[in-house]
Amino acid sequence: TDKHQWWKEAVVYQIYPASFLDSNGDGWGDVPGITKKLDYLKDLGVDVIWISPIYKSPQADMGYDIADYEDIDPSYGTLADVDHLIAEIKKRDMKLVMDLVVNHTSEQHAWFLDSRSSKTSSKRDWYIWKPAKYDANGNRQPPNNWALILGEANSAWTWDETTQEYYLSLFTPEQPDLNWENPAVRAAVHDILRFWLDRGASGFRMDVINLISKVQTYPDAEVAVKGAKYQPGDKFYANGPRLHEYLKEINTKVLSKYDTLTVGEMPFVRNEDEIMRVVGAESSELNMIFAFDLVDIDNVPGDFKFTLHPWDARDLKKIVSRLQRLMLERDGWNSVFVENHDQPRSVSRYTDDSDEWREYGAKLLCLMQTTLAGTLYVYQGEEIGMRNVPASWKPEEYKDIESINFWKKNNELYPNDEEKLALARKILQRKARDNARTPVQWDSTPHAGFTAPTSTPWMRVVPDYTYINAAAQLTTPNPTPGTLSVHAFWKRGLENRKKHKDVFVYGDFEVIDPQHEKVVAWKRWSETEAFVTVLNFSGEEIQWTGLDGSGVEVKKWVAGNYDERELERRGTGGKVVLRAWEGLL
Ligand code: TEU
Repeated sequence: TDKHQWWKEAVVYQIYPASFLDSNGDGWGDVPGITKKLDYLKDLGVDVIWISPIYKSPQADMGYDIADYEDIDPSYGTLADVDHLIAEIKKRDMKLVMDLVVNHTSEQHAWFLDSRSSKTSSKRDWYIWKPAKYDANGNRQPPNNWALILGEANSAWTWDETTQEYYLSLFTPEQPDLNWENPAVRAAVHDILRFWLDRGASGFRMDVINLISKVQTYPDAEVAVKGAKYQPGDKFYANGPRLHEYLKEINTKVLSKYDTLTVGEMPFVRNEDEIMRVVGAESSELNMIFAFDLVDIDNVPGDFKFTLHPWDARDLKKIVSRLQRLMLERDGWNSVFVENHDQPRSVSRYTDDSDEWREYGAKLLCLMQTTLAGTLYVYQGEEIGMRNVPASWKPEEYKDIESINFWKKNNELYPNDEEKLALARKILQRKARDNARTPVQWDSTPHAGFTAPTSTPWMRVVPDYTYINAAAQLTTPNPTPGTLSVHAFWKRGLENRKKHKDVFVYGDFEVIDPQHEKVVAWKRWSETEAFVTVLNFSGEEIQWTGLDGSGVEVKKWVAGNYDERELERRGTGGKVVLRAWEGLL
């Protein structure tokens, strides 16, 4: 196969529609709001737009609980609005990728309403139903000990009074898992793909697609988290026995007939052979996956997500290098991202988001991502350096079901323990998905221009919008001589990446100075050009000698996140003095 593919070179921009732009003043983002910003996205350098779910949904998990795959939720608009959006996207020579959430549906989907209506329903077997177990005291227990992913204090099984059985609901009780063993379910999913491809979509981001095949004996998970009643069960549902068969079937029956971009969200998987079976050039499963290694860097390994784990530049280099080398050496394909709607803001997580350093951090992460191999994903607001919600916000302000469940669990476990609750609150502020879900900060007018001044946004706007917003960065692309706004820096970074795609998209990769605790550096090269990226992941000045003995000789520095007028005067050999959070290309 030709190594050059449009979906490899594409810059994908993820839209979280509820928080993107509200066009009708109800405080909730919508499809016409997206259409309004297409020129902004085109100008930034975006090729493909991925929209998180806009389908009909009771919004128990912000649309990742779908009640009708072939209709739009009225809060987002209509199918006609989507048709118009697609037409406008095409006009600008861009593409649309839909979010495909088919590991589970909403409990309000007609299939599930039918399935739960009686044990003899023709759709009973479309979901995963099991009888209760009973403990020694005769108390009813779920079929196994798997924990709910978005509320780990609870079971992944939900009891149904009417038919007196449990159904599997890995994420929340409102998201029953589909039974992929049933060929009728798979055929129904294939129809959904065709429906959207025929309407003009160019591919899918496939939600937790590696969870669709479960070990059919549904065994108990080993105890990994001490003292927890329910345990992570991923060993038995992530990359299960029939996953590759199901993915190949999707390919043969549907995808092979269209020209698509496919990216599978694949939590839990670390095994290289498993990854290559999905994304290897000859595998015919998916173009690429979202691997979680980089965004899990601050989780205690094997534990639940709401934990804090120290890391340094060595861990980051190890993770990045492993995936870069794996794809290059074994002919697979990567995705490059550090943000999405499930993760805290990258500038807060990996750098220093104080007023003094935020812009340096945002540009550092831009230099990092725009110089890595793979398809690049930018999340809304990342291009202007949006940061986490302020620590002063009370947990009661958080809207995400996962945050709500976590806070509730802690209050139940430690009702009057101020220390424990303070820690829980701190973890929430660092890790909550809410951090990525606040309204996009368009300008400095009330509600950041996200919605009408007289309406109430569904989620509170971070008050720093008065000075962190897109309009300010667009009108002042050069805030001080020799520097660019975060937005302008991203725009130029994307341009540069495309201009030198043989290096940045397709070229070779090698880490420089892997053992340094604060500096992240690598070289990228094609047959004709080579670049070095050097990133100081610390707030300290560093006398870096990592280029010595690396075989790299720098001719000139071409970009940096400090005053670029100084680049010419920077030393290019021996010792490189790196200021706090400084990045150089
Ligand atoms: O996320 C799946 C997933 O496993 C994680 O990203 C998970 O949400 C996170 O670790 C919890 O903090 C996908 C969607 O991206 C997410 O928004 C949905 O809630 C989930 O699937 C269920 O559809």
